[in-house]
Amino acid sequence: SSYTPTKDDKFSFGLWTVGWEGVDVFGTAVRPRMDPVHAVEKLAELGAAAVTFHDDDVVPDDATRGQVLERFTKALADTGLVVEMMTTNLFSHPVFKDGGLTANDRQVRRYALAKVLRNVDLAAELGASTYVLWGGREGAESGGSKDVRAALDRYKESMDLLCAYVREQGYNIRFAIEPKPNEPRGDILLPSIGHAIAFINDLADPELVGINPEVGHEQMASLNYAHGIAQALWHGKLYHIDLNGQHGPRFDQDLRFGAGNLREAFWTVDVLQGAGSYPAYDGYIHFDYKPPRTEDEEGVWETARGCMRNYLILRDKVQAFRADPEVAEALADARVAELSEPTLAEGESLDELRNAKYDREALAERGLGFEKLDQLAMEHLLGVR
Ligand code: ASC
Ligand code: MN
Ligand code: MN
Ligand code: MN
Repeated sequence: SSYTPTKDDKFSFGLWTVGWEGVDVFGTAVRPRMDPVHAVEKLAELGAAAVTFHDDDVVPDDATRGQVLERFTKALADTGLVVEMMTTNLFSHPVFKDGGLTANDRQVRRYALAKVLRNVDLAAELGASTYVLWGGREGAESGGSKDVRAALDRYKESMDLLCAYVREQGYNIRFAIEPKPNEPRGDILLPSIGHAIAFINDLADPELVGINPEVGHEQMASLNYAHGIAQALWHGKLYHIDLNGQHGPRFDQDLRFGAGNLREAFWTVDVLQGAGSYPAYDGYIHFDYKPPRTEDEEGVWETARGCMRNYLILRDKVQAFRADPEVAEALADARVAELSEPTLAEGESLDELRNAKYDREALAERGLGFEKLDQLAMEHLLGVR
């Protein structure tokens, strides 16, 4: 296989990823601003199917809004790329230093909500079906400064208003909240997949809201991303994904997909492919990463290519793992499918369950063979099977 992506692979990139100029906490830009039209053309050439962006990535300036959008939509039409997701920048401008939708200052909250509404209209116009909210500045550095319960009231107020607006307008848009534990705030609200899902279930219109989990954001909190998205799928809440790479709990590295924790990347692709027996995730395979500051523009395209190639390579490896007869045998020995059998048989009473005979010692003696199964996965991943 050549591992050359096509539009059928449904790869999607944030324009802010390849367009990242490299401004970080310690240094200035290392690359010039990238024209979004150029990014669209290059991504199309590399085999991507879609792009995503924050309002400010494409239309930073009201004065040129009309012209800029005209040129941008022409590039989309020329390349056949679609906009599958859009989002709002509620983090860069100093006005958002204490958050957007949950800032203490009510005027800031009102401005933030207005900024989201305006871009939701553009999302509908451009045909994006997912609208992401990453609340990077929604949080605090200190305990007394944020009334967390009031902040969640305000977060809910905004989400409820946004959902009602989308229903009213008849837009074909669902929202996806993106959790992150910290950075840029000391502690961010809705820090993990689980926190976000619990919050969503208390909204007025939970069906319109799901999550957009990012690999590195879960791994920064030492959580298992593959398990996290499996639970999100179980809740019917995996509305979008941000794939990238991360080396364990440290600052948000945003490496290209496949870099960092490679084994978890393997299991992530396995979950997205259906883990053998579930329907595959059918949304866009979206990358949210940052090409390291060491790279010039050619290096940037190398990282974009790498994200897609690594996904395709891992998809191959996962398929070979799932098709391997020795793996099937190891899965059976590990009783993996047995977990899908209900614990109480149909029609059986709890009394029958209580009165059944259990040979505790014999059950305790059974090995599960998980290591053999994992070694097979490892050998597929390492390319020796
Ligand atoms: C997003 C998103 C992030 C952040 C980050 C900004 O919309 O998904 O993780 O913004 O990429 O640098
Ligand atoms: Mn990140
Ligand atoms: Mn992200
Ligand atoms: Mn990010």
